[in-house]
Amino acid sequence: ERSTSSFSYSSYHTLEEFSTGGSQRPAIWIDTGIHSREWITHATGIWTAKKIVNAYDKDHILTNILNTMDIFLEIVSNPDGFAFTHSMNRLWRKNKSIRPGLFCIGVDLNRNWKSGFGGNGSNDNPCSETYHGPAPQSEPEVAAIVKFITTHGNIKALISIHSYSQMLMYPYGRSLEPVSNQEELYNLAKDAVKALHKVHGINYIYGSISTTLYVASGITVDWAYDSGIKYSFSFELRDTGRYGFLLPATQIVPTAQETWLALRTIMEHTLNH
Ligand code: ING
Ligand code: ZN
Repeated sequence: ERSTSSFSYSSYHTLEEFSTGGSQRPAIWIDTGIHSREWITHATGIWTAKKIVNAYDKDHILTNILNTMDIFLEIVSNPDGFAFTHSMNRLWRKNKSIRPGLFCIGVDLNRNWKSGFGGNGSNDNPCSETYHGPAPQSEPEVAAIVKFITTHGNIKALISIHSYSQMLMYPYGRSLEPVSNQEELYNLAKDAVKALHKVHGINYIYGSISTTLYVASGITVDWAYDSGIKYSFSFELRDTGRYGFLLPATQIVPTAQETWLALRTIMEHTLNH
């Protein structure tokens, strides 16, 4: 824990909180590592934590954000899967839950949410990489986030970070139906991607999940949106497939630097609306 007169950073097991005071202030939620093999997302999360601590009182935009809002950052959102990618299988995606009578292990934590649970783009076969699990929020990793966000009650933006494909997307994933503020989210994604591009010239595409990538049900950002969090976004970080999940370490810092500008754009818009 690090505290100065006006800035505090607290770490509760795997949840980081950045705050300059108040209670239940409007807040931003960011998660990385929901899928354990997407290592660039954890690395970006760590870099971002350090950036927030160091840039407060120096970067005017971040300072304004933190003078009104809190930021919560969960970096290792799938800890058992993450450990497994280090010890046994670098490309493990799901969590590591075991259920009696089931031969296959793990639930896809980006299919286990209540919104559209069990719909298109999720799988009821426990051996599938997109297995949605036995019930909505059956997985402790998902249930913990749902409980935290619901109990907090004042989360204004949720950003769920994945890799890879270089995309910035918003709901819905479960259907082609446009969200009520789709135009606002489209324009915000466009601005965020433009800010990201300026850093190292990397191109991202943007749009709703279902129209940009594919239909996917029971996903984090659909649940967030349906729970009243009107600024819900999901990133797919670098690259577009040359290295994929095995992104070289030389790309960690550049990826984090450019992602920061996009994150800050979304947080600033949330502050001003
Ligand atoms: N792809 C995502 C997946 O869970 C995605 C695509 C991202 C869907 C965000 C919905 C929301 O299938 C990866 N790489 O995990
Ligand atoms: Zn993912």
